Amino acid sequence: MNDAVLSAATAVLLRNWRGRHTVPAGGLYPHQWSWDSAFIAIGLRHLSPRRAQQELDSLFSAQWADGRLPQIVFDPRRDDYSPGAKFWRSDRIPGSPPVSTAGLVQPPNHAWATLLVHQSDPSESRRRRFLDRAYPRLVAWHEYLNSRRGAPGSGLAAVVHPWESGLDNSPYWDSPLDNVDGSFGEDVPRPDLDHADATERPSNKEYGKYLYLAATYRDADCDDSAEACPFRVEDPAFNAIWARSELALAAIAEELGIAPAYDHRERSRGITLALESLWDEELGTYVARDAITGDLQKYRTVSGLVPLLLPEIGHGDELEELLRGPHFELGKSCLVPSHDLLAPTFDPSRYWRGPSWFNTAWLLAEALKTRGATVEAQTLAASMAELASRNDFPEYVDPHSGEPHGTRLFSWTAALCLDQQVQQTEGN
Ligand code: 2M8
Repeated sequence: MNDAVLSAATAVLLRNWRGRHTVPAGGLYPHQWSWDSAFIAIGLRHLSPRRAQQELDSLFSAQWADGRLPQIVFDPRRDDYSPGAKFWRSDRIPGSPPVSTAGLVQPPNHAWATLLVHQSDPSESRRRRFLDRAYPRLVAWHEYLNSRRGAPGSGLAAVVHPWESGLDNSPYWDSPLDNVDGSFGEDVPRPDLDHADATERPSNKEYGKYLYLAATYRDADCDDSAEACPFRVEDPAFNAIWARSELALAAIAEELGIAPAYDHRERSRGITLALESLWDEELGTYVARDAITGDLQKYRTVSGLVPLLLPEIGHGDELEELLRGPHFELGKSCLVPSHDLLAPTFDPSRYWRGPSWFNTAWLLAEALKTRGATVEAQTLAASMAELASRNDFPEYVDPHSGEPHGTRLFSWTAALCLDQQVQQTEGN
């Protein structure tokens, strides 16, 4: 293990710890984010399994009555993020938890993280009844996705806002956003630009739509009806992560020795099969589908590669080929670009439209390992450590030069580098 990387990553996680949870980054993201916390727990488990449990418990305690795990749990001491607690006013919405949260969700990586945290110290986990507490919460969360986000007959869950995908300004959302008839107006608050360069963040036009969609959803009490959701898109990564987490839920139910609430492996298989409806033969990748118009969003993005995580995915070999080829250049580019290097829409520094991110590199390293491509997975893990420690754990990097972008001392960058380093030492 590289001790210098390990201690630098640990320092980032200690610095961003806020007593019961970790913030993604002190300035730009001062609250608790849903899928960040799951990624962070995956790293924290090597430093303190107890703290990793707390990270997830803190998010679970903000669960809504309908089962949703919120995108953001607000820290009441901070009012410098937009849209914040005053925008959402979640306490006025029936079924919201006692703490202030956003009404949207993020990708469901939590069951997978919960299992990994448990496995890092099973006796401490059993002693604190971590899985006993987590399992019903996770089942309710997945049931929310199944019942409230699934379009009849599709077998997939839809996101109702680009923020829910975690890949905020991916080109997948361009056309569905164009079809949204409304905007927040000219006066769009952008406190994010105090912490990152405007050329590295979503545009003002996108933010206008983001806030309009969030306000429309909020004003309908975060109901998932058609009127409240003029944006509804099925994303490959979101659904692949859900299917992967269903496999983790199956393992958790087995560990607890209880009859599962429903057949988790069957659900995972169903989502995996449904993902085939997102396969685009011409591009050789999975793509997103606008669930309102039915149109496939014909772009190669890192999201379309994430189904590689699923053991029974139909086009795994083609995805590996795409990952290694000129569009993503695995092993030659830095990590895995968020968007096709050859597309006219590719931008090496703008957020999710080109830069490489450490969480998607981690997902693909895990996928490659499962598929037996161990050397490529190790190379990816080694570049994560190198690019992160060279540049103060950046949020994302230029896929050609490795130049850092976004904020620094970013928690999931640190947590996931740390995880890969420890796994390599343990021979996993
Ligand atoms: C980014 O998204 C937030 C909104 O959720 C933002 O731009 O303010 C995304 O990269 C998302 O994936 C991430 O969870 C969040 C916090 O790191 O930041």
